[in-house]
Amino acid sequence: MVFFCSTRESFADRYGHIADHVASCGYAIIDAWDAETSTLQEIAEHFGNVQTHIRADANGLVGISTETIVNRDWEKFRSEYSGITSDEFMPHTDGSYLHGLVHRDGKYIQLLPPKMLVLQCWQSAAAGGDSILIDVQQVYDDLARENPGDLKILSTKGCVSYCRDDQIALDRAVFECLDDGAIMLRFRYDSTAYIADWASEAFHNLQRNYFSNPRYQVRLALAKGQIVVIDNYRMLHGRDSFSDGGEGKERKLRRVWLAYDRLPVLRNAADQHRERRALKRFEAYDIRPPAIAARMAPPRSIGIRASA
Ligand SMILES: O=C(O)CCC(=O)C(=O)O
Ligand SMILES: [Fe+2]
Repeated sequence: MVFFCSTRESFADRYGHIADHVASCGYAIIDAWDAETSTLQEIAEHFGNVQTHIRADANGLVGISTETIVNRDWEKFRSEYSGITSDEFMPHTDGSYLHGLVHRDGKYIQLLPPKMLVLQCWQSAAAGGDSILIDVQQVYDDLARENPGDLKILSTKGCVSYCRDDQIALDRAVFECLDDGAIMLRFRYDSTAYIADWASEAFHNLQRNYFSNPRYQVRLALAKGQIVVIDNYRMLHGRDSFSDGGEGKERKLRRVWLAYDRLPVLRNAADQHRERRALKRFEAYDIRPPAIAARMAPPRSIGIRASA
């Protein structure tokens, strides 16, 4: 199902349906009026607050391509960033490694992985590079029925930690319960994951028996100008390996992250703010102020639900 929006007005008219589709199916594809950067930004902003990224530009936009564009600190650690290779990127949660704290108006906001990611195709690959989506709501329901012991282990904090470059999320769970009853997914099956002994079998079984089963996977070949809006707390996304065309014909996507709307807020016990080096590394993942005046309501639900 693709939502064709040949003008920004038609997008505004259909926004409610698109947001409902994200809430019920976990994602939506929008065929937008053009493939400009500003179009991605405008569409993304309606769904939530932009959460920036170490590779993002000043607007929070991240380029996904094999080209070297800038020369910044993170580039010394390029091998940590799978997005910028042409290799297969196995289905994962974006920001699995994120568990931070940023200072805002005398308070501290706890940073979690983004609630959503919005991907825009600017140029498809010469061959390969299809997107893969997995609806983990289905996996969760099946796991609850078929393997409740594993589900319990994977929902226990401490079962997994993730580390990527300068970020580490220690003692997390694959399925973490949030305040509003939604369950947040955190999964990556590569060298960023560190599994507790008692969770090892459950973690590997989840990948082997569920996520790598084609039955749960949807493949999308995004065309230029198409934008896919993904619930990152419910869906895993990945991509096939690809080969680029000649010069100027490289596969190019752009991405925006959107922050969870109810991030936990902390206060300092002594009511003092100090700049601390440990918090410095989270600034690259902070939440940006809204750039559009009239924002629409975000999708009514995000994440996985446990069946009653
Ligand atoms: O290249 C893609 O299609 C997605 C890349 C990705 O998932 C990422 O960079 O996090
Ligand atoms: Fe990703």
